[in-house]
Amino acid sequence: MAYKDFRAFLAKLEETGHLARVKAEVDLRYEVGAVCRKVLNANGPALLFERPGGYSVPLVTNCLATRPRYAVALETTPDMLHREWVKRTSHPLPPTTVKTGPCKENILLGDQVDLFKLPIPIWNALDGGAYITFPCHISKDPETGERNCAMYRTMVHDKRTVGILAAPFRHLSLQRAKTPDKPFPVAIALGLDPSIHIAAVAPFPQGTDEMAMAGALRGEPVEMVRCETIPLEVPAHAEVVLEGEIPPGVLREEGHFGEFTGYYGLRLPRPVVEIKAMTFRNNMIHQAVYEGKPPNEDSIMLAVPLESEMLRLVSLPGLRQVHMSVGGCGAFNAVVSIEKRFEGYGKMMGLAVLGAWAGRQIKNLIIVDEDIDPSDPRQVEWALATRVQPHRDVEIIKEALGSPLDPSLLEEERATGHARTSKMIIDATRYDAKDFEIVCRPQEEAAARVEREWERYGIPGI
Ligand SMILES: Cc1cc2nc3c(=O)[nH]c(=O)nc-3n(C[C@H](O)[C@H](O)[C@H](O)COP(=O)(O)O)c2cc1C
Ligand SMILES: [Mn+2]
Repeated sequence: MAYKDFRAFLAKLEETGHLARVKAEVDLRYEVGAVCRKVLNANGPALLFERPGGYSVPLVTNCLATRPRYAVALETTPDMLHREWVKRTSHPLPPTTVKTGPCKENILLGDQVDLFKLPIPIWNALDGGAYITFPCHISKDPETGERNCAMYRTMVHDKRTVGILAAPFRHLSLQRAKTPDKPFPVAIALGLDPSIHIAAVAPFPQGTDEMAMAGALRGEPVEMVRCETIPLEVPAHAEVVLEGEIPPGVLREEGHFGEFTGYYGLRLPRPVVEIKAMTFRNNMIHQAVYEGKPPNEDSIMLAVPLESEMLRLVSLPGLRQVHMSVGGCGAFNAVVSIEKRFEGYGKMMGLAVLGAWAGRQIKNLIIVDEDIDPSDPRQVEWALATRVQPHRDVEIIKEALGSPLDPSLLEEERATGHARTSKMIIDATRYDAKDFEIVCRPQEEAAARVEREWERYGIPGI
């Protein structure tokens, strides 16, 4: 049964021991961020701040910060995430439109709009302001009418204006570039059934309706309602909806913001969204994420869809497992295991992965044989140690698509948004596989006997 809304998911998290309530008053300036940081470092639960900054509107963070919680969101288990993804997304389920819904319980128009009705933290020490960190930006292509949903960080400039950072290759930026001289309508929905947020950050190619993919992931179409002031639809069960427009030619300083990379990035003039209407549920809840150095929620939210989409769309046979590590910010480092069909197949698969839409941001890619579990750093390191000759097995590809948030790139390039990075493929599969040394292990019969008679040895704790 799909979660009807964010509240249903929250109830499930609480029921399954994945949620902690913070009853104490916690300051929105820096203190919420510091609590989130400590809990993320400890792999702790999702947090519900009951009195953030003295507000009566609760603030919820860290909901999808671990793979087990991510699995709860998709009503499956961590080991089934990829398989379920591939199965479910093969049948997109377009949303339906309903007349009204809970997100219309309160409607503020024009001057009445006040973003400070929401508890919005200043997360990290050098952040340039308060940030809405878990938005779903809904827009339409002005030419084709295709919908896009995505998550772009949203800085609060004042009570009716926000600033966004959407990289030039993001779909909202590509859509907006088609009519640069006209106001561009955007709806920002907060607090949704987790499938919608998950689909919004997934690397679906342009033209894919993420809302139909959310329907596929949850197994039921998303119910949408029309906006009050702009020609867009939004999820009927959203906690909050901000309806707005990006005015042409208006830029305001945006940043700094402690990002999923662990750095603040550049503060630069960026587009704004003028909010024309704010609608929200009775007893609204504000869902957010703490961003910053991994471990963080972003790395899981980026990793799982990237891994799944690679498994779905890389066309070469023999791709077994894909893992995007937390330390790699869920985006930059990947390990894939393959069934090596012939010599040279490791690098061939490496090129296919880097060339896939979901693989476009990978910087360091390690290819291992299928006897290695890509999610186990010790096994991967062992493959690097014993199967790699750097002069032979490392390929460097220059000036490929990079991330403007990667601090290792030149500032001039990052500032344009069009950053270029080099990429590395490490082929850590066995070279000359059929003649490669044999992996040592105990004799089979002896090992089976030890398993059977383990108690006999009297070794505690194993
Ligand atoms: C928590 C979180 C925050 C994100 N913030 C941004 C952002 O500020 N700017 C950006 O360009 N992408 C951001 N992303 C990545 C995009 O949301 C993601 O790649 C999405 O698939 C882009 O959708 P699009 O291809 O439809 O533009 C974020 C992802 C997550 C998980
Ligand atoms: Mn998209």
